[in-house]
Amino acid sequence: MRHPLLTLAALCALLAPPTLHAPHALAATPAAQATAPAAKAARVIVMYKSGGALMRALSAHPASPRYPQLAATLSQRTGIALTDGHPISERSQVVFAKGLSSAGLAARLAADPDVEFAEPDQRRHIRSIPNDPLYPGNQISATPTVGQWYLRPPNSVNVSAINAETAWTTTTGTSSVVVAVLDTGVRFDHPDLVGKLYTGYDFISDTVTANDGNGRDADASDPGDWVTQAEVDSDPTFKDCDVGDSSWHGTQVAGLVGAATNNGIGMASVGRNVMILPVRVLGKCGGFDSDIIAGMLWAGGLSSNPVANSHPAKVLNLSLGSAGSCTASYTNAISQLTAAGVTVVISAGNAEGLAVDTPANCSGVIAVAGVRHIGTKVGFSSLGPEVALSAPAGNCINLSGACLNPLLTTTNTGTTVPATNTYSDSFRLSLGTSFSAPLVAGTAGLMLSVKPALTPAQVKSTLQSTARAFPTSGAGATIPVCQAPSSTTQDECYCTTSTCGAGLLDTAAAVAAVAPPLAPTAPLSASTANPSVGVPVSLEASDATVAAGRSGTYLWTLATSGGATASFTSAVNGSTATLLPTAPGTVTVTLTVTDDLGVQTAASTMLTISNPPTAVIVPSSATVVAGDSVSLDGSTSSAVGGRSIAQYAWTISSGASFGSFLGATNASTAALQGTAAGTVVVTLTVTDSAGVQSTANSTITVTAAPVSSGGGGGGGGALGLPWLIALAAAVVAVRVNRRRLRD
Ligand SMILES: [Ca+2]
Ligand SMILES: [Ca+2]
Ligand SMILES: [Ca+2]
Repeated sequence: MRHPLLTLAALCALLAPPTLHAPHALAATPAAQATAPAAKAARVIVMYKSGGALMRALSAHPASPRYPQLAATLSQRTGIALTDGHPISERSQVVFAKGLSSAGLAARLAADPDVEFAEPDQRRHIRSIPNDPLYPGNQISATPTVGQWYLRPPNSVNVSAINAETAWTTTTGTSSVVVAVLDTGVRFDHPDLVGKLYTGYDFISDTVTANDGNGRDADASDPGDWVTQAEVDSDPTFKDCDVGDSSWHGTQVAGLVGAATNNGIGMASVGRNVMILPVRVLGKCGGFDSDIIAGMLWAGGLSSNPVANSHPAKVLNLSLGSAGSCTASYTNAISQLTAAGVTVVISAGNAEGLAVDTPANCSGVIAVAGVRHIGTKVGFSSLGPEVALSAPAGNCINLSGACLNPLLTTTNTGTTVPATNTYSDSFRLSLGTSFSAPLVAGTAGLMLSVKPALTPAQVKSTLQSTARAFPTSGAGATIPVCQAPSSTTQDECYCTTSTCGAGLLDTAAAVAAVAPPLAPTAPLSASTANPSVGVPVSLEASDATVAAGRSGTYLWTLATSGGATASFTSAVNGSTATLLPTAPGTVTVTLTVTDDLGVQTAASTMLTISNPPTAVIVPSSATVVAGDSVSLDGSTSSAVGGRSIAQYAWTISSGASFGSFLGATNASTAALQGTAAGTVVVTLTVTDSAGVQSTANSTITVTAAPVSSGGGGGGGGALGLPWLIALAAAVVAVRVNRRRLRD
């Protein structure tokens, strides 16, 4: 069997067309994978079947390229305008299309029987971890070498890590959520706290304790809280106090809650974008309940004494306390705060396994105990039934030299007055339940960022229900199980739910548990925004999503204006639909995606329908003598709707042996030369600027060139007898030949 020489594309086009693809079920995809709607370029990887017609045709073709570039062929098989992207292997390549999504294009190409698979060519990214240099592990020029191990996903080594990193894919916190840090004040000039601190207030009444030269004042900055032996010896206020350097405790707590994150400097914080309200209640040798409670009520927006609080907090963090029973004053203040929707987070205390401190033992608060990196109770942490849950508190492992697992945070180098702002590390340590509580407070800030209506009870119950189980092994056989608090201290022990709370803080799980139900997305695209009457429009929404675990349905509807008429020629409840425009005007197509909880999202696109262009051929003559030419004028072809004719293509539909074109076949005019007597049908295909085509035909009769009679002058006149005889003989010869061939 022989064929005229065809282009490879045309050859492949002769092969079986693909079957229509069925609409596919709405896929449940995580929000993070939802793709942008409509009007983007589709980009798809196609793998062709090794024994399929496409590969066979490609390899059989003499000019077969080693790597496939089959966009033209696929365009003809699918009716979608495709362009070739780079080849990937001998059977795969990238193809591009405009006006539909990558998922939609992949679905259509995958339906081709000669395609093994087709899938969106997706962009990949490095993991979204903050760029703060102290965050990652394997620190070379800083300590601890494990960086901020406690914020990362847990693993077999860092069992108690809180997985803030995963929570940040849902939320990085919002600045409308304020976490108050009731503490020693803060260093406002720490570069990793700049922009994260409201002004706050200083509630310390006693001037000697305050160490700032006065009583209560509007400056919550921390002047230092060092205590000297001389002060203990001489000043009755400090009679039972510990001698020590300034702690910068409030700065450390504030950094864990909400240090500026992803700012390229220093550390990352749990709460990232939440704001911090510093409320100074602790000075030299601590502070009094009266100032702490006044500060709590003010921080939560329940008091305007001495000034109104313009940034009331949704969460209070108190990394403070001492032994005793919850007092009436705390009970009263905490019940007011929780009733007003303020969540109160308090450190359990560092009483080495003795009972939980006050005010952490007050009802209605979230008391936080401390665990080692491997998830056991860290020696210094208090414990007991009042504990809500546990979080990393920092631990060293090494008895000398570098501390291996402290909690790195913002601090200052000053031993008395402030000096240089810096970070705690393996030698300047942050260890204690003081630093467990802010991890919970920051997590509460993230939870309230995604669901502001959460009550304090809901915050607490969610933190508890999403906490991970305590490990029961891994610390060695000599480590005992934690016992109810008594008068005997308890060092490291395996936590139980009656001693260390519900489990290990899991920030990611807590945030996920309160994240609002995601609305579906309904990205839709149309094969063209400017369709023509009678030309079907492909509508596509394969990238539509519903929240994880949901299912959804599609509904396509339309509204017309300006005289337009159109109707769907497909089902209207699939991920794709086909619209047939029947009169010019405007059509608005709407896709509504409804999930199984009834949450809906609708999206629309507007189509402007025009009539198709008109192709016209005006021949200079309907007949031409063989050897002569006739000119064909297509320049009166026209387009409507503001379009123009963008392309002309002249072809011969039949009678190719009787005539051929002289010169170009892609201009508005063409010339046909007759070659032998017969009838030639010429076709003009015009394409308008929106890509819509029309054709016109013109029939040209070619008459035989005259021959000279006798031996006389050449040309013209009737055919002479000898010529007719010769012609008849030739015809007979051809017939004979044919007959012979058939025999
Ligand atoms: Ca003061
Ligand atoms: Ca002050
Ligand atoms: Ca930072």
